[in-house]
Amino acid sequence: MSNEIESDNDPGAYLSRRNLFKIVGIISAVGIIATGAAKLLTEKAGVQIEKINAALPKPLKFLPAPPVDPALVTPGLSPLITPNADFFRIDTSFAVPTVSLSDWKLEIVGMVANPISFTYEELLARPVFELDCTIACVSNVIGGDLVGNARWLGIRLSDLIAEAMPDADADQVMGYSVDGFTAGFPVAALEGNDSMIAIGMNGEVLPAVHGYPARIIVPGLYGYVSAVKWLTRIELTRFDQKNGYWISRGWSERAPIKTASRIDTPNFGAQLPVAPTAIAGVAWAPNRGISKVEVRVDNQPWRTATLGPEIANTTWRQWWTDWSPTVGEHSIAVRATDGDGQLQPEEYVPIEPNGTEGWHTITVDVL
Ligand SMILES: Nc1nc2c(c(=O)[nH]1)N[C@H]1C(S)=C(S)[C@@H](COP(=O)(O)O)O[C@H]1N2
Ligand SMILES: [Mo]
Repeated sequence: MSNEIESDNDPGAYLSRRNLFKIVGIISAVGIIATGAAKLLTEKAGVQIEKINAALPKPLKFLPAPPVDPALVTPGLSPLITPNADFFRIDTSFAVPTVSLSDWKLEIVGMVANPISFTYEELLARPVFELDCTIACVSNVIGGDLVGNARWLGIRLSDLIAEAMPDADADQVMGYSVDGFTAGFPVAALEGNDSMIAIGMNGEVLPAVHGYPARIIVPGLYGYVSAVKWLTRIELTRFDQKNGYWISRGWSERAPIKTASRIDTPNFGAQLPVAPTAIAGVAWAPNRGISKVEVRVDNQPWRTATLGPEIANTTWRQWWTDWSPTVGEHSIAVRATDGDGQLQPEEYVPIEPNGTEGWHTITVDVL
């Protein structure tokens, strides 16, 4: 996406709770002297303090604790769950919007019989549930890292929309951000999955850079047609009347996430010793799951990789295989088969207008 900003995660933009407690401590200590600097710090920390005060609600049923992460014994393999500090970011706006809870609300409006509106408190009073879900950016190149897996906490989107009583001829759910960004997806995309308004991410209040106080997560759809951060309005509308931010800029109206697989290790162009090593990575096809991953070295036959745990069909799956390389240059390719038995297509398709296709292939040098 040409004019969007793809930023590396800036951990400084989001204070951990531990740091926050430190800062709060410092503020109260310095507060006695009430210096200008302390005031500035207080203002900056204000939004963060609100977060601490808003304890996350508990789901009726917690998901089981994630299994032991295979990445612990395979250096270079992506962790099963991406830590918030490492999670990719895609934003159209330069500055991260800071939302104050005192004037934030979430409205559900448009083609509905019963428009509704929630304060943050009211939203958090609703039943919440956990969802393990991989989200991906349509702009991700083959082998790229604009994809991550998180345990989200949120309110069931279909329940809230049902309360607003949508008209039968509304076919699109449009999310609006406080920063003007919009994204729309089919009403039908809510059926049979755990779409949510997420307020928590990996056990923390939704980080500012990932959309605090609330964002949409629709399993199986690229972010640009669904995952509105800093959400403030949901409108029931029609595809023939309105389009989200990226649609008029040439991107597809409908954009399910395509089956993809990535080699995490070895790195492209790595120089390796003649010694047994692991070839490992992740594969994803949210909502369909991954049933098989195969690896090919040079022109040898495809071999089936070992698959890591499947915590949900909405998340990526780690895979690995052992390799005893010989001296020379080698090419390594990977391909995945989704839960419906569909093999990831080999033929290269560019990113525009609805996501790239093709097998991730790397070369390495064994010395
Ligand atoms: N408000 C807002 N929400 C947004 C975007 C944006 O630019 N602004 N980018 C979208 C895109 S293109 C993607 S891929 C995801 C990325 O979510 P993340 O930044 O939490 O990884 O957010 C989506 N939600
Ligand atoms: Mo994206």
